[in-house]
Amino acid sequence: MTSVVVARSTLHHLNRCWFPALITSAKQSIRPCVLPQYARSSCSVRVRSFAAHRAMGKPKVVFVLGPPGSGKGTQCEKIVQEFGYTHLSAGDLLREERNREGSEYGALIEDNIKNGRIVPVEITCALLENAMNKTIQATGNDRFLIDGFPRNEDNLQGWTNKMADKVEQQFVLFFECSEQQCTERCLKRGESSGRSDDNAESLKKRFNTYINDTVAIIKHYEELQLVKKIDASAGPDAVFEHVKAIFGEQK
Ligand code: UP5
Ligand code: MG
Repeated sequence: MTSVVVARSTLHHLNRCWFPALITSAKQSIRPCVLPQYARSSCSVRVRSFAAHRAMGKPKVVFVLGPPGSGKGTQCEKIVQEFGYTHLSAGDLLREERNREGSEYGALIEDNIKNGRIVPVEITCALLENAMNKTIQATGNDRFLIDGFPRNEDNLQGWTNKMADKVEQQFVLFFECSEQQCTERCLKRGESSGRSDDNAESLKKRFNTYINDTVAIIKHYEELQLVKKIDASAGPDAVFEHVKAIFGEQK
């Protein structure tokens, strides 16, 4: 198996150049902002100008963490519907960048995803920041669920250096679920998902990375008393009842 390596200095240089290719990708990758249920009846789409947005303070961010297949994406979709956040999945952004014709990071991203390793933060962070900026400019929505990030020390450092001062960190939602249950979910999804990492071999590696790298990040946020832990072993609707209670407190 070939391993793709990109020198840190190269990435740093590219990042300073603002990843022009990634900007295009991020523009394409933003999920349409669904009008939340609470706003639908009145049809009052609160689109703010960028200047008005700035006057209201920093964008709000909730990190959504948990093992592969714990239901991060599933629950984020429900939160979008009910509470009007914009969902940015770091994994989805990376897969879209990988698939983008002409992407110079495609092979690097795929090599990492297939082997359950973490893509260098310069790439992921640029995708996330571009997607956030684009969303704010297009919709005025400044509340974000950042799903599946940060998942290792490199991610945490990169985010802290580049983004932490620009956002208001609300809390970290942590979905707890056993490896066996998560693996079963992902293998079932793998029957039709087409994801190159929904197979037994990749799942083992993804779990190793989760245990070796991501658990420490969750602990870090626990020490800061930012973690809201949810038992994700029940069905999606039952899990969402707990999620709802947490977001309800934020209103
Ligand atoms: N399902 C969901 N909830 C259920 C429930 N309560 N009961 C029963 N079934 C449930 O759900 C997974 C499956 O389970 C689905 O079929 C769903 O219907 C069912 P999903 O909501 O997709 O779970 P999620 O936690 O989002 O699982 P996912 O596979 O997306 O998690 P990962 O964290 O592994 O994947 P991600 O896309 O975030 O990352 C993939 C790879 O990208 C990483 O391994 C890494 O290589 C790379 N990556 C980075 O390098 N950096 C990043 O910052 C992010 C990703
Ligand atoms: Mg996901």
